[in-house]
Amino acid sequence: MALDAETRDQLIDTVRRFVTERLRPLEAQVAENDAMPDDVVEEMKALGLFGLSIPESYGGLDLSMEDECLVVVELGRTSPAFRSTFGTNVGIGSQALVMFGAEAQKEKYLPGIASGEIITSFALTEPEAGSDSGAVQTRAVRDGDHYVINGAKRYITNAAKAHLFTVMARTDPNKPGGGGVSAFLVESSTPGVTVGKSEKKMGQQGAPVSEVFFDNVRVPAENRIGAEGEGFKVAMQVLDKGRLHISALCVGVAERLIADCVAYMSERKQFGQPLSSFQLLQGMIADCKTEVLAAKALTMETARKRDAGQNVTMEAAAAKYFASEMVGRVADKAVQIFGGAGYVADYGIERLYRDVRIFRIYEGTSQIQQVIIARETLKRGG
Ligand code: COS
Repeated sequence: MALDAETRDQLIDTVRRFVTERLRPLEAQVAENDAMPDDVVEEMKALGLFGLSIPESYGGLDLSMEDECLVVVELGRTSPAFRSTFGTNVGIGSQALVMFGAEAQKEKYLPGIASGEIITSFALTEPEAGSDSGAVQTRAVRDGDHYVINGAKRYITNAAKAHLFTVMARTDPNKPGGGGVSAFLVESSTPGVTVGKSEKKMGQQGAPVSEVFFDNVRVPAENRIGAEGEGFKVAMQVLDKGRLHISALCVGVAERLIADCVAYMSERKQFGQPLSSFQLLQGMIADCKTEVLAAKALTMETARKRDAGQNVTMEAAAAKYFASEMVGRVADKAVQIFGGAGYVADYGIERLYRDVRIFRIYEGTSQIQQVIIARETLKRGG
């Protein structure tokens, strides 16, 4: 649902103030401790951030994709680990249920997901199924009115905190690729579910990522999302939306980096002049600004198309591809503009430089986005 302009502006203003006044001062602490303070999580719940994309009838804010992107751009102006805290509930952890869940499943879980009482995680990736996500080996074998799930998932965001997983598992071993995969809701408290240690990562400390193991996990058949064999398509459609959300996040981080550069260039002097007076640095700022405007335009245009009911698989891949590569280039230039200060920890630029690296990898690498864009362009004949 699209908010009216006044309500949307109020929401964006509230999020902007939360980011500026509450989250930004905590960036270094969260990175240092690799943990999200409980009181911040509670404030995020109170603001409704866990339910941005959940339908209103289940307690969420039910934002249109366009409004969600605008909110996420604001949230990008701080360490992306903050967004990740509720990002799975808004995106990949909830959307299979929102888009393809049965009414009883939605009634059972969506209110808790919207409020943040239930943390969700999306369990697709496996040791042998990364970019080739149709190669899922985790098995789900029907046993009466249950399925028994066995397998291992890898690099699962928020698994350590999750109460509910959307798990992609192979129900038909005779069908190669995505055709034999089904989607399941699995509560983390189910016997046989274990979560591995949190990985040590390059960036985004405070956003936990872990392995998840399923050892003879008995799941009621009614927890399957959609029909048997439809799980891969469910996952792909979840990712179509997730990729747009990540594009907006890249735009937000890039805007933050540009603002930091502009502030630093006005204050720092060399050769008796502020850095902002040097044309070679102005050129870098001009390139960053041009790229972020282009990424934002592509992201918002795609969001509006999705809101209008169009298939945006290709456009979402293009937005994710361009925006994630763009923020990598902007972060690199920011380090260059800050010079030595960009390389030491105190200024936070090197931290953001590390944080943004994952955007070119998760929810589909740049190379996978290229595959999707090229396939569709060739199919459409241009
Ligand atoms: N929406 C709906 N259906 C889709 C779809 C989408 N976005 N993408 C694919 N499908 C359908 C296809 O139409 C096809 O259906 P039919 O069998 O009925 O023809 C089926 O799914 C298989 O699609 P395809 O042949 O394209 O599958 P591939 O194995 O070639 O894989 C890629 C496609 C590579 C694009 C996919 O595996 C992918 O996105 N990989 C990256 C995964 C990823 O992002 N991982 C990150 C982990 S989550 S953080």
